[in-house]
Formats: sequence, C-alpha cells, structure tokens
Amino acid sequence: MAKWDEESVAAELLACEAERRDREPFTDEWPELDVDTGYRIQDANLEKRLARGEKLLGVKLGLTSEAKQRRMNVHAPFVAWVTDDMVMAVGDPVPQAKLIHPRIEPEIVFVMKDRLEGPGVTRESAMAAVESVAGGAEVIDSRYRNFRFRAGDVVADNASSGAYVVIEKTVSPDDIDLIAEPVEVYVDGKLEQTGTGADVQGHPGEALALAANDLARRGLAIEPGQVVLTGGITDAVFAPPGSTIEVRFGTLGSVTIEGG
Ligand code: 0L1
Ligand code: MG
Repeated sequence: MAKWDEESVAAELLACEAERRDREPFTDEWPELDVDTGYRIQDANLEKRLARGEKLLGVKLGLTSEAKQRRMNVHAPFVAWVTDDMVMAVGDPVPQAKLIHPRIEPEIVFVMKDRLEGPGVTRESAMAAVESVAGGAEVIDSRYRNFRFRAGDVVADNASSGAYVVIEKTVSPDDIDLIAEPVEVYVDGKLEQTGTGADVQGHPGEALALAANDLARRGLAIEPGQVVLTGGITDAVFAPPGSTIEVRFGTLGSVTIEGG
C-alpha cells in the first residue's frame, strides 16, 4: 500500500510550511504523484488556506523561463495560487521567520481588468484583458530539501510559494515592450542575473494565456482585479539573512529587499 495519498501529502506540505521543515520529495516514495494529482493537492491546500482566513489574490506561474526549467530540471510550466498572506510591501525584508531557504527571482506582474477564461486564450486575447503591468520579485521557498523535486511534487507545493512584492509603478500594457523589458538582479551590489521579458515564454502574455488555458482544465478562470505573476525571468538567487538583493527593471522600476 502506498504510504502517501492526496490527503496526507496535502497535510504534510502545510505542516512543513508551518514548522519551517524541509523534506525529501514525495515522488521518491510515491512515483504516482503526477501533475494532475499535484493540482488536486494544490487546490485542496488552497481551500485550507482560505478556510483559515487567507484571501485569494491571484495566480502565479512557475518555470515559464528556460533559466528556471534548467535549474530545477523540470521542463514544463505550471500554475499556482497567491494569497494575501504572501504579500510583502516595498521595503519589507525577506520574512525569514516564515521561510525555510528563500530565494528571490524577478517577475513581470499583470493586474487583470477582465475575466480570462480558457480554453483558446491567445497572447493577444490575454493581453487585452490586462489592466496594468508592474515589475516585482517573488521570494520562493520550497518544502523540499535543496529544492529537489519532480513536477508533481512542486505543483502540489503550490509552486514553491513564499512571498512576493510588486513595485508601485504600473504601466499600461500598450506602453511597454514586454519582450525587450530588461531586468538585472544584484546580490550585495554584484550583478548576478540578467534577462528580458522574452525569457518568459517569448512574451509574458504567452504565460498569461498558458495560465488561463491550464486553469480551464480544472474549470477555473482568472478574475478581474487578480494579479498574475508570470514566472521567474531568471534563475533565483539565495537571500540569506544579511544579504541585500536588488531587482532592477528597465522601465518598471526597481526594488531592494534586505535578507533580514
Ligand atoms: O522552486 C522553483 O523554482 C519552482 C517554482 C518556480 C517559480 C517560477 O518559475 O517563477
Ligand atoms: Mg516565481
């Protein structure tokens, strides 16, 4: 008999998060934990987050860039949830007390004007539903030791969610070249990562379309007012206590995050 099932994996992931405890991936012991099973676990834990009072704010994509896929050795993008419990204000340090081994990655963020429901969403129809664009940074964390996981594990773990910050400056989607938009990530003043919006599926709007089409497989949609984090543009950098991480976009502004 398998040691793990959907209910016990869901409970263990929330316990690891609460106790700041990492573990080996479930797929080592339960290889049947595939992406579809991972989504059922992810959704079950979203229900638990909402039942304990968190508010659903939107969607985040994972592994939409080649840099992230290569680093994590998982070669398909996926979607997950963001809640108000994950929000950082500009100027907030990394919430080390809540996280196990935080890493920071730059993200292009959309705020939605219209409901976006797949299937059949294209980059163009996705972008037509966007109210505004902002730069941001995600502080990812993983309940898996050394961020070692397979696709089903990381989908179940809400795509390594931790925290995120959105830079206050917003632009209309018509006023920015999202393919060319550059970003640099500095660690303690040293340039560590560079990328452009094109690194996210060729255009972050492709990632948005992908999210809507993927959610439709579960009968879900992206709602007006929700945020969408389109996925790390570059590989993530570690953010230990004492470090200073700066994410600097070309036109979308910059944010400095202290490791705490
Ligand atoms: O731990 C990870 O890197 C998986 C989540 C990926 C998040 C992203 O690509 O934005
Ligand atoms: Mg991310």
